[in-house]
Amino acid sequence: SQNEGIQLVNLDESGVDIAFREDVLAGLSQSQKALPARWLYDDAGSQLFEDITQVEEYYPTRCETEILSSRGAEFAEQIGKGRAVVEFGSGSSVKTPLLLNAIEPGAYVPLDIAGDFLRAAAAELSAKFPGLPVYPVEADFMKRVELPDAVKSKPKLGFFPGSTIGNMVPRTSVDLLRSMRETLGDNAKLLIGMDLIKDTEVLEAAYDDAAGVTAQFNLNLLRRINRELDGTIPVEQFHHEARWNDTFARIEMHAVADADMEFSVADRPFAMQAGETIHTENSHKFDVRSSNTLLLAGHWTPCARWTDAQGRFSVILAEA
Ligand code: AVJ
Repeated sequence: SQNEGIQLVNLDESGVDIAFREDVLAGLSQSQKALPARWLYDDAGSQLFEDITQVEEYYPTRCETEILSSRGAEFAEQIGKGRAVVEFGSGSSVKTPLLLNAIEPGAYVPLDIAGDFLRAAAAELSAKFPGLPVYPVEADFMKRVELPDAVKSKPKLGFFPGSTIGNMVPRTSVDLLRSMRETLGDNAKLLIGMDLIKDTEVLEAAYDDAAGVTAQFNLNLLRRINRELDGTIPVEQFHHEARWNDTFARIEMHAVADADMEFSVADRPFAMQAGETIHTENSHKFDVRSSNTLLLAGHWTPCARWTDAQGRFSVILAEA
């Protein structure tokens, strides 16, 4: 199974990320080879994801941004003023200012595991909102997080855009939602992006764009393994595939072997047959009922819901 938890970086004597090596060796040893999606996001992978958000076929970023920029008045009415906005994950996106502009927040608390990104994003945000107290917190938000004393008495609004929740299998996303509920306390609200189930062709194109940016994003993980774990994976003998799994309502990214092959990673031998795959990412999609059920299982009650004009993406407000 995939290990989806976020962990602090822990390097061995030769500078190898221990968790990365363990995850890769374990994942490549399974009969269905699978790697946790979080390893897609090294520097090259993060840049490639930024590039994906610009390709025509990849609609989620555009649709969510449309919702956040057009529904400000409704957010203000439903959320109210003075909340401490707690953003789960990188606050470096363009989405945060759209929300903060709409609701007159009492504070902004970006939570992230990566301290450098976090401080840079916090500084950038502070410059845009001079009067707003900003308290960055470096933490693993998969667990309950102790918020700064200065925001303890304020009601909270959790913000989790991007349909990042869709990367997790339900048992993990339910755990995360419950941790968020614990972190944010009573009277809290949560504004969360969830991508919607739609035509398979539209979904598969969004994850297999004609320019091949998503393919590069996927295969970069194999290159990263070769780079960081002394691997000999013949990356040119793989192709990218985006598959809709209807049973689990998710797009799966796979790296498909085009030939029988043998390779090694960190001195361990592996073999694959032509057609065999390495499963590298899940992106779960939702409808009204499945998103409500997930939120309820995570101890949140849905109270409002918005979609873009094409009905492709949803932003949901829930209350504790
Ligand atoms: C960053 C997880 C929201 O699942 O749509 C984009 C990642 N993978 N194209 C998504 C991704 C391939 C993206 N998330």
